[in-house]
Amino acid sequence: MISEKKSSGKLPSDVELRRIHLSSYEEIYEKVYKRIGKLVEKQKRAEEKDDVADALEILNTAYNLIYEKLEAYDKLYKIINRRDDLRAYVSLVLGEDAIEKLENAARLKGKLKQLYISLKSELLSSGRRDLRKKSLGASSRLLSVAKRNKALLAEALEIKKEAMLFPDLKGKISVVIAGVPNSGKSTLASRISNAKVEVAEYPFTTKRAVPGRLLSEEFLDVAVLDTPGIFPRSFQEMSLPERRAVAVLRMAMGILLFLIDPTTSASVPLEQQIEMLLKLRGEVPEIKVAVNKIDSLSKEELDAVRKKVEQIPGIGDVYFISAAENIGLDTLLKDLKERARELALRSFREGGAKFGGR
Ligand SMILES: Nc1nc2c(ncn2[C@@H]2O[C@H](COP(=O)(O)OP(=O)(O)O)[C@@H](O)[C@H]2O)c(=O)[nH]1
Ligand SMILES: [Mg+2]
Repeated sequence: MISEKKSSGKLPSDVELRRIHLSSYEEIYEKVYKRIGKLVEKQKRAEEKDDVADALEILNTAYNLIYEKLEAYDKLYKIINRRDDLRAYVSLVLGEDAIEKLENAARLKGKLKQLYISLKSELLSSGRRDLRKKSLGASSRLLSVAKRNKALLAEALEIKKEAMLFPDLKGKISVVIAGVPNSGKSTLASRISNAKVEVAEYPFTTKRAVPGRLLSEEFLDVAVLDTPGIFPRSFQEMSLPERRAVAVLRMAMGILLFLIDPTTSASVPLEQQIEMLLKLRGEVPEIKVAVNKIDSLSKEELDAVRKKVEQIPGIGDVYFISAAENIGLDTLLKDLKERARELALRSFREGGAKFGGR
């Protein structure tokens, strides 16, 4: 049996990512400031004084604290970098240089270490005067490694947040629901899966790909992905949620279910939706098309839509459904399951090779 946790998309790397706490420069500063403050107080109260030992204690305390905080960035880099899919997702959504930035953030702990080594020998060879003051000065120079890279640290945090949005679909067959905003993707996902989706009358309620498990599929773990809506525009012009949808479309393996909104109030005219569909058809191994909201069409309107979509080449049978009114969903669900089983079987025969060969 699949656990509840797993079905909501929380898989190991997700857990790993969640465990990493990235401190901002301000947080690091605060921590160091407090800890050193306490330490100096303690040293002032001490009966026996050893200026050299005290100075070193201050420097070492600052160093260890900052190092530990910067090490978290290195851990994040390692987790993302060792997973091809995660790396690809992050650079697709946030841009090619995101991984490079993360790598730079990961290198900061090394820089800190170098600086520490030289500051320490400077301190030890600097004579006994004002040792405490000197070690406090050295500590703030250590802090400056984080301070100078404040923006980089903030960017790494954004990368972490984005990486946590990547649905872990390793080895899973997926049904990715795509379409323009408001076409009913979330409504459909809520009907055919256990995904916790958001439905609203305004576009872009769904900001990320939300995975759920295909309903009543006992022998196979099929992930149904509710994705943010995409408008017909170039990747460069897309908003962050749109990029997330496209990234998942490109990376998830299995079936792409393209949902058409045939109503006159659709966010994108039918003709343009068909153009989008044609473009997508070439990019994914398997596509299924469903025309949604047929409950709000008259018979004449439905016939006109039917004529238009049934002329589209290379998409197989088109489903006519109403996600809201539960029309045609049984047939769609049955076919999706059947196809998912076939894909699973094929992948099993090919020794677990990826579906669609991408
Ligand atoms: N009439 C009708 N409205 C629907 C249907 N499916 C979804 N809607 C409505 O369309 C709007 C957008 O739905 P939503 O699922 O959030 O679309 P998404 O943006 O593609 O995820 C909501 O007001 C839904 O209630 C349907 O089959 N028929
Ligand atoms: Mg939605």
